Amino acid sequence: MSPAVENSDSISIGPRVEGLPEFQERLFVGRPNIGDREAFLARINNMLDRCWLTNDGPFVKELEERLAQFLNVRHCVAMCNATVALEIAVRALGLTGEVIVPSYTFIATAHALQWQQITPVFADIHEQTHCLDVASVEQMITPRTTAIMGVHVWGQACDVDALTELARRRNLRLLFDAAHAFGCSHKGRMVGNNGDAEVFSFHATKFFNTFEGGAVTTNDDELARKMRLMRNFGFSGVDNVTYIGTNGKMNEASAAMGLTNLDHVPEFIDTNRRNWLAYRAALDCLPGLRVFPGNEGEKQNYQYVVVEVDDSQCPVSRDDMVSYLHRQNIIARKYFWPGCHRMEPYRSLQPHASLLLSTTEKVAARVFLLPTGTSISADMVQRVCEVIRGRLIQS
Ligand code: T4K
Repeated sequence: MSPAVENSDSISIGPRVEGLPEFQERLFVGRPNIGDREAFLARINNMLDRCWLTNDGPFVKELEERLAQFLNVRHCVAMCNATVALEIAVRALGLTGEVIVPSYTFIATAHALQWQQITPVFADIHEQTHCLDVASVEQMITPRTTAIMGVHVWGQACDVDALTELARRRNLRLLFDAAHAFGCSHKGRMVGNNGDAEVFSFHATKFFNTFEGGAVTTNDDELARKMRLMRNFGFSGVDNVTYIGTNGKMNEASAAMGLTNLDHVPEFIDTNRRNWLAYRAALDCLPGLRVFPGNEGEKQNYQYVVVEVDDSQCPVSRDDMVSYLHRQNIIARKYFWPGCHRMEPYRSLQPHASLLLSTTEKVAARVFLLPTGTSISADMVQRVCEVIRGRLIQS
């Protein structure tokens, strides 16, 4: 048996198991979807010819206009990444004290608050949707609460209507981390129009990428104006700073990638959907496995193939299955295990948070994600499913 090796992501890969379909190359969750290379390179040449690399350049402006049109929203403010975009949105909304968020999310959601000395207060999620449980959110409201920040986990919109009603009734701001939800809809309307603002991530691993990048969308003119100032140090003209700001600008090469990828959104969705349907057909019939269904009837980007392991029915635990897949070169991921509340600094600052997060803990312990996207062929999906089936048969 070959010794365990460390891959570039420091994920420990054990020995390969013989007699099963082999992947020569590792299959990753999060391989980027990349549009037409020639079109992208033509834009890069164009950018180099005009010597305008960043600072509200023509590609950024074009991307913002096209994204606003695509999402049918008044304002789209492009940023260097979603974490900074969240920080800027939080600041522009004047949030202080405590903000209620799920713990079942990527750590950036919580960090964007803590970074600004605002306490992220973790509410529990629904077992069926993996998104905020509105009753739990209401329980967490205190006199220090200034906002709720929902996360559209796996691209599926939160219970937007109930959160909107709660925020209105308790006089709170409402912000959404829509990092996963580009191209998804809620009640037929594109995500990007809810709450005071929504924040998208265009990181390499996201459905739609600009290498690194993000955007805040809003229908509030004043909020959009503030965020544009804040992303550019507060400059409102040459030599005139009118606000405290930071550097949240998207550069032109990223915008060129975004414009190129935007032309391929329907293809990306088709490929993801094909993979998702094939995974579901092959895995849902296996004991104790279920592919997270998402929002039937809404637009979806199908970027996440989320498998839930029911320990009472499945002969293999989630962790054993993930280790086994890694040994077969299938780099499945356990997003968002163990939950933000079990990571620093929150684990130390809020040591008892888990007492009110029983569903978060349950979901975080049973989920794993499988590779999809345009780099994963239909044949690869079948072979991944055979590996999983093979593991269940062995036990
Ligand atoms: N809110 C939510 C709900 C989020 O999910 C995220 C980001 C954010 C906010 C913040 O957005 P940004 O500030 O990033 O715009 C990854 C991503 O880095 C992160 O963007 C993402 N969520 C999170 C869910 O996943 P890691 O630490 O798992 O990434 P990493 O580097 O291990 O990449 C995952 C896999 O993707 C790799 O194993 C291989 C593959 N990969 C990655 C990159 C960067 C590639 O094949 N090519 C690449 O270029 O966090």
